[in-house]
Amino acid sequence: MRGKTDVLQKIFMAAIFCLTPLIMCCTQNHAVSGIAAEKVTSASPDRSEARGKKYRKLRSEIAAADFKARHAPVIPPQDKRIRVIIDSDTRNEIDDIWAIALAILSPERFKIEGFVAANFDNQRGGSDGIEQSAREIETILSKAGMAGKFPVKRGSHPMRYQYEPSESVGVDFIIERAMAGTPDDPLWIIGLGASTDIASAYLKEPRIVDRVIVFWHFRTRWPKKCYNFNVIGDIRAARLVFHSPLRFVLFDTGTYLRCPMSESEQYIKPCGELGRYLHEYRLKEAWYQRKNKGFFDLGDIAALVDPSVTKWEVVDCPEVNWYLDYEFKGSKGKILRCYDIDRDKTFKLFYDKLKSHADKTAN
Ligand SMILES: [Ca+2]
Repeated sequence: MRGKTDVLQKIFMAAIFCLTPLIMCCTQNHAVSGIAAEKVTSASPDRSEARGKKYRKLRSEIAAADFKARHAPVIPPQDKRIRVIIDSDTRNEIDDIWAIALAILSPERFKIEGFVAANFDNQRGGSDGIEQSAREIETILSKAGMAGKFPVKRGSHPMRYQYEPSESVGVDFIIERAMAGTPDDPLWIIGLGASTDIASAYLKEPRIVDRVIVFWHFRTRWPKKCYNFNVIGDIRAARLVFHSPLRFVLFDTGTYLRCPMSESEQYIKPCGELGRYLHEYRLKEAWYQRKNKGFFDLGDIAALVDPSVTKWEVVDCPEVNWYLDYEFKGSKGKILRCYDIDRDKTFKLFYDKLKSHADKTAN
């Protein structure tokens, strides 16, 4: 039975892999008239060839990178401030919203350069998911009395080809803020959704490689399957994060970050306009109120605010095949993996920050 399930899963993944470029290509061609599409394809063979050459060159360069020089990132001491961009599929679900709230209430740790709204594709989103997420980030900032305080940029739709960036103002923003830093003062990109934007930023400007640290929430089935909603959202982007020389922290836990309704009623709801919004957001969906609902992405922020709430390990970076199997070949250097997080300490940190913010804004 298990073998049959695996075979069906592999067929399904292969179908997604093969059909995605075709579907996206057809969708784009339908956006213009048949005549215009004919002109595009017949009038630009030189440009198409140049694009192909650039694509293959980039693929070769990434494959030939010195992965022995890819060391696991070190989480800076708690009292050191770090520059961050938060890339989040915020409207996807409630955990991003609580995570962003914790981040903006932690200025002693984060110099937030801005936010990038990430794509997501399910019953709540799709082609307008990026726009929905951007608006949600603006709403959270407004509820916290921080409207307009940070740039909010729109990220990219999922990638079409493995080594070609999906362009957006959000990707350009990541590149711009990364290049403004140095290897000693890197930009931390905290990814709470599909990894399209960081993969695209790297493909568009590979020089960011020593100026960024990727801190990505994947919550996979380690060490067997690189399977998670954020991976499925853009498999090409996820594979690139593993297969490139980018310094990478895999946040691979958070399932048990649960919060009973009685607790958010007691500790979150009374905390001013922001607290009320965060609590009442749970009322939008029945499953947000379940006692086994995980607030996964909250963990990424808590782990950076207070690294002692989590457990870390340096591991060989595996390769990830198209069926999302992890393959440990010792070929992609080292990464840092966060594999456990303390539930009570995480929520205490969150409640304390909310109360402190509510007290300050009430006066
Ligand atoms: Ca998320």
